[in-house]
Amino acid sequence: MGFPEGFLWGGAVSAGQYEGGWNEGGRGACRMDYTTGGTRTSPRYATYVLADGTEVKAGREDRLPEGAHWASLPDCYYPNQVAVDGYHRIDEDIELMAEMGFKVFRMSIGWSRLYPTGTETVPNREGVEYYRHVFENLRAHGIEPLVTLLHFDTPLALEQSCGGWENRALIDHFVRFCTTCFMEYKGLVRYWLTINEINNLLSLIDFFGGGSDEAYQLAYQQLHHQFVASAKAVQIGHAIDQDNMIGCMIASAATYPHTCDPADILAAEHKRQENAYYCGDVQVFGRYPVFSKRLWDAHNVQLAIEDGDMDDLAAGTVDFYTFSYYNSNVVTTHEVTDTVGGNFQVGARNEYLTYSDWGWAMDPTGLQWQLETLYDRYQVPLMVVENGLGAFDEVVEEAGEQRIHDDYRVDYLREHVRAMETAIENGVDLWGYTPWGCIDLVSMGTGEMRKRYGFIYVDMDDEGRGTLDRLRKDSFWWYQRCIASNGEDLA
Ligand code: P53
Repeated sequence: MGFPEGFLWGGAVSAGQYEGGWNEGGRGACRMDYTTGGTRTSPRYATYVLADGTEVKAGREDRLPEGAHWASLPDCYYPNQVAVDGYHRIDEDIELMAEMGFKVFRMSIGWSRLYPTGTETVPNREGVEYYRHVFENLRAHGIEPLVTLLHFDTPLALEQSCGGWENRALIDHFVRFCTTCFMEYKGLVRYWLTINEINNLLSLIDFFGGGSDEAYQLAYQQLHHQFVASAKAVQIGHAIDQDNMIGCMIASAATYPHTCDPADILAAEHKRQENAYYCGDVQVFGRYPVFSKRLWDAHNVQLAIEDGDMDDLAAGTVDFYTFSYYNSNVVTTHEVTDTVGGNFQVGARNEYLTYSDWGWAMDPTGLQWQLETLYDRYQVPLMVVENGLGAFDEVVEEAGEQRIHDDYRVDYLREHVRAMETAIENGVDLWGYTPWGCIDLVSMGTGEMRKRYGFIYVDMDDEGRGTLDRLRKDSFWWYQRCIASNGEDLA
């Protein structure tokens, strides 16, 4: 029993949060590059300059006004521009991952490294060759690449020229980029994910957009285009190489009812339909679920669907289902005074759980519940492609050595590994586990460096000071033992 032979142990990063090198190698900009750092309680801003020279700190999702241009403001810090310098240090990092025993490395290809403005007809060779080198080096170390094609980094020029994913033109631009990846890396990459946490488009609007009907209309339309783009990419990926395994990627916070009031049970189920099943059903089953009508009607959404879209969805279903799992949330129809906020969700506190320094409920049983319910629904192989504890780490000097005693992180991971093992014993077909930010990187939510997930520490702070040197945390040795024993030695 336990983890199957060949289980894919590894770790995950994304280009925009790991690479830096934002204006090197012919790369075009992404919105993230012009987004400031924040904290748990203060937001990140996207910054631009108006035609008359006025500097503006806008919301992360705001549109650029006519005549304005995106810009780094002198009094702001932009953590993603340098990130943890993975662009230059990838070989050193692959050595460390190989030392831990990684079987798989989840990374993303920066779209704007290959298509700087998104509209070019031929890719930027320097970008293409950069990733070829990365994949060859991973293979040389016996590490299988698991490649996300879009991880929150649509080229900024494309957002400006087309307006963003609400424009159908994005479908063709994305598919051209994906086709290049499938052709160029045929034989080097076998496992692909189309769009990272595709459901975030929907789940984040309550948080950022105030949940207006217009915000939902926009998000549902953008999602429809992303579904079609993803489904077309799946079809092309299969045609180019029948060995390609192409998956979806869905953010999966578990949602529980706060009480046994039937109204709470229903509210929690409806939330789960909206947050997880809406996207999962389209990508795995190739059709919109029955409850879509309820979701659309609630916000007067009129979806523009063109001829052929439904056929594309049906023909481009994914081979496996992957998800991120960090925490669970509680849903209730009752007034609650004891609330918690974390991972862009606000809700009642769960008295049975403890919370991270960023307010995320730590819930390994919720991972087992996810694995069992998702597998039961979809019956395709699963991978947990993000999981982990964002925490403050302290570097201490001991006998002339620098140490990071991150036992809190080991405790978190150990319980989640056990939850996966139980789910496997209960029949779930789980292929792999790639904890998030295996090397410290820039937090997506807050833009912080101090919110660290890694087995490998990176010497970098929130003002851009640090050597960028890599250090092995205690969790590094723990994970090495975990992998070597195929998940048995978790002490
Ligand atoms: P951080 C929220 C907002 C954006 C992305 O989050 C998110 C989430 C959490 O669900 O999801 C993923 O960095 C994402 C990663 C991200 C990770 O969660 O705010 O795929 O890019 O870094 C962790 O702590």
